[in-house]
Amino acid sequence: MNDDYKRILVVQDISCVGQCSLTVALPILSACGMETAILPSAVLSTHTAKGFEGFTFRDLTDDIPDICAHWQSKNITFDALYTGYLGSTRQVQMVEDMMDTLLVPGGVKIVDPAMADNGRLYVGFDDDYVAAMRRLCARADIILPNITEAAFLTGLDYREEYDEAYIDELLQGLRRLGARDIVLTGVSFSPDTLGVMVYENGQKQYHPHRRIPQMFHGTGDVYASAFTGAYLRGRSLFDSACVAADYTLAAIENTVGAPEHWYGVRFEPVLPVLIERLKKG
Ligand code: PXL
Repeated sequence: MNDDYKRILVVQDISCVGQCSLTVALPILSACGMETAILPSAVLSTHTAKGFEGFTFRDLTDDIPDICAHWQSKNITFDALYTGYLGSTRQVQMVEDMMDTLLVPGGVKIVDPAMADNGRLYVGFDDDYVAAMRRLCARADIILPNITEAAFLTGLDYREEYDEAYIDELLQGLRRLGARDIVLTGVSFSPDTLGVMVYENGQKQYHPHRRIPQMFHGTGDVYASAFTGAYLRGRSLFDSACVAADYTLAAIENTVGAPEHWYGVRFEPVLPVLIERLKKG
């Protein structure tokens, strides 16, 4: 018997093409050895980023209460809940209910407030969604915002250039929201490095790595999924943040030089990097 075997519920959209959200979370969490249940928040033909204009979008908010009620009638519970891109503001409130009804006692609540990047909200999101996401983050054990999302959540200005004092302000603002632990992604203090800042029990720790000077879609989802897999395998918060950063970098390195692959990262061929890393103590 493998005691690491956990059942996790992932709530995110299905972007049929585009290597983000559930098409990323499911394979990565499976590779990490988790039983992975899904609750699709919406079905889109592609993700919503520039280049995929005209995408279809079916909001599944109205299906969610019946799905959850069925699970409850069968006493189905989960060791962890991991949420990403959600389909509507109403749905964010439904996820709050799931935290109360579908988790085992002590179940882990991981929220990636996937809603913005590069200083802007993704197409389709507004201030109401941000306000709902603030409430969800308040209930989470761990949140994984990027700097843009942290700025929206805290109400602080988004800055492209900053120092450690700005990062501290973001972390303090996020702590005031109520989230227990914070993994802030995309933090850079020098032109050649990028990294993650991990805040736990009043302490912060930084993991820098090489910066590849190109922007890739879906890396937040690759990162949050690998982080969640490592964390549920029993790694510490900081170690999980490092494992996920190194795996995401490997996926990016595997995509550089493939301009036809502009919409996502080729994370699948490097899954063995993650699997091997998790085998090591
Ligand atoms: O990777 C985040 C994400 C998830 N889902 C959809 C998106 C995006 C980012 O643009 O559009 C539908």
